[in-house]
Parts: sequence; structure tokens; C-alpha cells
Amino acid sequence: MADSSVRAPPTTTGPALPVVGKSEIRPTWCPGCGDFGVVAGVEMALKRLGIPSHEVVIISGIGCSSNLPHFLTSYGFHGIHGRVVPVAEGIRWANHGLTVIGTGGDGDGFGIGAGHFVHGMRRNVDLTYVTMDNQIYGLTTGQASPTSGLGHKTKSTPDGVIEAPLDPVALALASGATYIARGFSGDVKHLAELIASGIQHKGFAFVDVLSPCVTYNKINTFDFFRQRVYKLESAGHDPTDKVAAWQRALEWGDKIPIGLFYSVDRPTYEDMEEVLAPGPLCFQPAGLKGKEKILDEFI
Ligand SMILES: Cc1ncc(C[n+]2csc(CCOP(=O)(O)OP(=O)(O)O)c2C)c(N)n1
Ligand code: SF4
Ligand SMILES: [Mg+2]
Repeated sequence: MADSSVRAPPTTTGPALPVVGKSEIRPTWCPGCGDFGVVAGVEMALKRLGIPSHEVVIISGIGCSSNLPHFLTSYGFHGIHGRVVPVAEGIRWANHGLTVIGTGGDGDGFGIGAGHFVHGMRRNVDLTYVTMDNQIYGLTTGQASPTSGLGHKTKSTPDGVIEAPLDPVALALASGATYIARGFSGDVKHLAELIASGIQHKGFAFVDVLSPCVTYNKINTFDFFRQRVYKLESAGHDPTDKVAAWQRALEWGDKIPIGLFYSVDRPTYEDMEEVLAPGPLCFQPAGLKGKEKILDEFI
């Protein structure tokens, strides 16, 4: 079995780079956007763990939130809508010595990307997926997303949302994620701790971040969350207790839990995939193994 906890030196053929920090590109987000808190949380987490830029790849889809990889000095892949998880999986399988972080929005991850999200968690690929959940499509100027609340009047739902909102934490529990947390972009220090622990966790770590869109969502604002959020770790929650995690996941109203819902050890996809046992694929000799056997079958 491959040991995915072992970093593969070197992970690139280029020079070693400093620990991840801000890039020279400044965010174009609206002033006050929640996503500023999330990029700060990701940067803080990587700094705390001391991971250099050449050992990190941050992947995103499409949306305001998906611009995040541009703003940090790590490698980045700004992909297409809803495909964060498969790209992240592919990168992990090509070089499981890298720290791989997926980022994106609620529309990207839970709408068009929902199938990939579910199967990535089921496989327990060793990556960290951070969603900036503003309960709206921000980039396309304010349509309802899968997490928009019932009755929310948006550009695409002028009479209010009539579809039940999706619960990302409950979906992650049902799908087999092995680290499930919710953060708030109004508490960057707490968020950074959740992201850092998610990166250290061996397996699929999901961190859903309440990250208000100050321009198009006038309901789920910073004040809305400040009045409601409470920390699971201050409420005596045991993250190894899956039933308790379910009960907390169902809480959404006057009180909204943030923190670590659930964490469990389970072999990762990379641990189970024997092809990765000799080391990262990108350092293995190219060519088809066992080709004689295959040719014998056909010739
Ligand atoms: C295949 C495809 N369908 C639709 C779009 C249009 N589109 C771009 S971003 C987006 C939704 C963005 O919402 P979200 O993922 O929540 O990100 P946010 O902007 O809120 O951060 C949509 C529908 C697209 N780019 N590609
Ligand atoms: S539209 Fe909303 S999500 Fe997009 S940058 Fe502005 S505040 Fe952020
Ligand atoms: Mg969104």
C-alpha cells in the first residue's frame, strides 16, 4: 500500500520556493466580500503548517470565489464550472506528494459539481475542499444557488425559492467525507485552524465556509451569521460521534454551529491504490506495466 502521508521530495523539478503567501495579484472581489476572509484563512493555514509554494496546488472552478488561486503564491489551476474535485483528484493521483486544496462556490460545488463532490468524498481522496458558501450565484449577479434559503427572492426566483436548500454538511456526512467542518469568514483565526487541521487530516477534508456575498445576498449577511453562529468545540461536541454530528448538521435557524462536526480515520484512495505504492506516478518510469501479458491475450 502507498503511504500518502509521505511527502515525495522533490515535488517539482524547479527551485524550492518560500512558504505560501500573497501573490502580486490583488483580489477583484467587491469591498467587504466574505471571500477575503477565506483567502486569508487559507494563507494563514499554509503559513502555520510551513508548506512551501512549490508543494501546494490550489484548484478552483468558476465563480467569484473561484478566483482565489490567483491571489496566493502556490501553484494554481482555475478550471471549469463544477470540476474542482476531479481536477484535484487527478493532481493527487499524478503526484500524491503535493498538498492539494480545492476551492470554489456553493453553485460550483453543490450544483453543477454535486456528483463529483459526492464521489470524491466516497473515495476518500486525500485533499482539502474549501467552499465559499454565500447561498447565491455571485459572479452571474444574483441567481438562487442550491443553498439559497426557502422564500429567498433572487433574480432567478422573483417570487422566492420554492426548492428545499441542500445541506452541504449533511451531504458530506452521508457521502463518506472523513473530515467535515464549517467555518465563518467573519472569524478568520478559527477558519484557519479548521483549514490547517483539514490539510493535516489524511483523507477528504471538507470545510464549508459561511462567506457572505455583500452585493447580491441581503439576507445571509455578516450580521445574520454573527447573531447565530456558535462554536461546536465550546458546546461539548464530540467530532468522533457520527450520530451527534448528524444532529448538529441539522441545526440551522436561530443557532448555527461552526467548527469540526466529524473526523474519522479511514484508508485513503491513494493508500488503497497499488499503482501508487512505489511512489508518486510522476516519478515512476513511463510505460505500460505487464504489457507482455496483455499482448499475449490479444495476439
Ligand atoms: C457550464 C457552465 N454553466 C454555467 C456557467 C455560468 N456560471 C458561472 S459562475 C456560476 C455560478 C457561480 O456561483 P458560485 O459557484 O456560488 O460562486 P460565487 O460567484 O457565488 O462565488 C455560473 C452559473 C458557466 N460558467 N459554465
Ligand atoms: S458579487 Fe458577491 S461573491 Fe462576488 S465578489 Fe461581490 S460580494 Fe463577493
Ligand atoms: Mg455562491
